[in-house]
Amino acid sequence: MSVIDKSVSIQAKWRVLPAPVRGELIRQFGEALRSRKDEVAKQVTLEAKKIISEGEGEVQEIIDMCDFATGLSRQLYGLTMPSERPDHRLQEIWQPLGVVGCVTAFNFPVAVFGWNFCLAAVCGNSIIWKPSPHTEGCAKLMKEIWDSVAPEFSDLVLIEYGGNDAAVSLAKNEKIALFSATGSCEMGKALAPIVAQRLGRNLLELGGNNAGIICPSADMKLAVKGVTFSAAGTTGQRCTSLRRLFVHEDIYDNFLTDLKSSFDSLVIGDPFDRKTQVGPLISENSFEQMQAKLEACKQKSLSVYGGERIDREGVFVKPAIVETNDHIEEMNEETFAPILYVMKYTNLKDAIALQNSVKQGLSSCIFTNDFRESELFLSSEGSDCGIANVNIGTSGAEIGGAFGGEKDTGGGRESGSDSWKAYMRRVTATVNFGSELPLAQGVEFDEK
Ligand code: UN1
Repeated sequence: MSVIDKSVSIQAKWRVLPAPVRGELIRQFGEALRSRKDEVAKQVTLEAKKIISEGEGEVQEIIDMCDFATGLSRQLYGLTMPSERPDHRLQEIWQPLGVVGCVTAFNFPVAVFGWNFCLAAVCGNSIIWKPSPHTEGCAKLMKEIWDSVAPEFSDLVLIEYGGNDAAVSLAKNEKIALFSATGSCEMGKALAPIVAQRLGRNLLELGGNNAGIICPSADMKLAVKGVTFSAAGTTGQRCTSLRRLFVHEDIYDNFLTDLKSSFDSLVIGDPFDRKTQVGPLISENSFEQMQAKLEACKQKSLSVYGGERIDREGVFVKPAIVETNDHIEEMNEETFAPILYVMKYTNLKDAIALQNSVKQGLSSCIFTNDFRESELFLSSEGSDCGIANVNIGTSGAEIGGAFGGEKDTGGGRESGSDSWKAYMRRVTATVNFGSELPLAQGVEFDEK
């Protein structure tokens, strides 16, 4: 049987289980992950090269999702609306979609699968997962853990290995009801039309180009820490990584001095060493892209701090800070590496406008102790992103909220809140329990 047929056939068995029974199996998956947390985290660190604490954080993110989905299994609520007709009931019922196709990136090799799988499964769907070619061992391990928990539902998680072609064939497949993809904006723009052409559903979590604003009233220590983690953490390879920073002119010089010394004190090295804060980049290609951007900035006579390669085996690099007076072209693109562009601002509204001036709209943050500034940032005049944080950097979201962004980021929402609704179809049911057949809107159809 082909992979898709296996997935269709297991979904027919899975969807008839009561949702709380599905939830119980997901709870057991979470328990298995708890007991094998170290092993999975090590595999994440081995393949994605992120520091071990972040590898553990990823596994924790799926465990949290399992807990969330277990609770959700008793809360897949549909509304009941008052009917305008006597002896009628109007209700919405949520039903599974079918097979979910899921494409994930190297940088979150298990957590993003966890967001998708836990929701897809609790909602009664099966999943075909195409992991990044960099992190296939992580995918293999996740499947093995699921199989150990639910051998009779082993096919609920099927894996398609491969590169772009494998993603394209999932997008094309009419039996994939929901195509959920994480990756670059280019990837999303290439795949979404394929899905749309067959009127399939897309759930896209694409590139970010996240900005932060540092206001004069900000707690400087907190801001430096938050900026350092978001810009340099995960070696700048999160879709939520901080890439652009607007600092108020009154505090600019002091803030930059502190930020540079915070960057200087980063421990860069072996991601398995608990003291390390910044591991290597995923590939030589990432390093080359980073260098090309820094070179372009140098050509523009901008000050580039850091960014040098470290002389040891692997692609180790110092996170870079580029100071600029203008919102230069390079700032419009997402380079998946630790480059932070920093600019001075005078007026908060101008800084917000610059923040919103890029095509992507994933994450954003403001550091301020002035509630008028933070409220403006969160208002309709404020950040246009899916994530807007106050006194926290752009990265490191919890699973409880819906995760995703606007504009070229693709508009999808995954993980918490009511994101589960994307994995279900809504049925509106009107039930007549009377003996008459009144028509809606008072329409008359009786013989006269
Ligand atoms: C991603 O980089 O695709 O908010 C996901 C965060 C993580 C998820 C990032 N919880 O940074």
